[in-house]
Amino acid sequence: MIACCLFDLDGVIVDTARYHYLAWASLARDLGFEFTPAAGEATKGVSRMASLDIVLRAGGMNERFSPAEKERLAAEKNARYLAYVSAMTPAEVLPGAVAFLRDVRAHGVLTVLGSASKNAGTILDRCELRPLFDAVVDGTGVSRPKPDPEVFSKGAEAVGVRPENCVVFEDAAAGIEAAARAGMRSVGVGGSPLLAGATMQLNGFEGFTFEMLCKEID
Ligand code: G16
Ligand code: MG
Repeated sequence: MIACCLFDLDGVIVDTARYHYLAWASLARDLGFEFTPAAGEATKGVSRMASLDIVLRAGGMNERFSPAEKERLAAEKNARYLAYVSAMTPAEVLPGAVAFLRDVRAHGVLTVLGSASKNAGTILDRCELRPLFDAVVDGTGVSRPKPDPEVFSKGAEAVGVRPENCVVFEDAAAGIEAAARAGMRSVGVGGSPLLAGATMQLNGFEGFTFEMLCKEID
């Protein structure tokens, strides 16, 4: 039985993974190195400070900065990211995502957002997505980042559903691991080979229905 669907935000509902990458890549360029899209994969679903460590390691300069300097670099990246995000419109919601959320809710199934991002609220407002979620758990409400299960466990608790009745939609390997550690089934979205651990995989939401989900994994 599926009573709750939990959705990651970046890379599942909206394509902000692209903006995260562009902001990190421009910061790296200022520091004197190229941060490639392939290296950027490892920052998906990972918290801001952990992502900064991944970026600095890619440039061989993780040891060079004090904690205070790292805070400043992370703030600089966030300012660049917010410049993209604050211009977002509902047209940037990924194809089929709104129709799928509505379909899930029409079946009486609860919908929860489970994102590592501290900017999730801004994105939900810009894209007019808030009414489609029964609860929102984001980077402002969790202390342990994915692959820790905290974000999804808190999300299920918020709507009073047991983990075995939850399904998580994720585009990042860290998120699929977090779902498994929370005792939940998962759908890997986006077709990356890194999502092989998911219960099932999906390229995108276009044409996908709640009935198809149930047939596949329930
Ligand atoms: C997202 C992104 C990550 C990002 C993290 C923190 O997680 O996938 O790349 O590092 O949020 O974002 P912020 O810097 O905005 O707090 P999710 O869980 O929505 O995929
Ligand atoms: Mg994601």
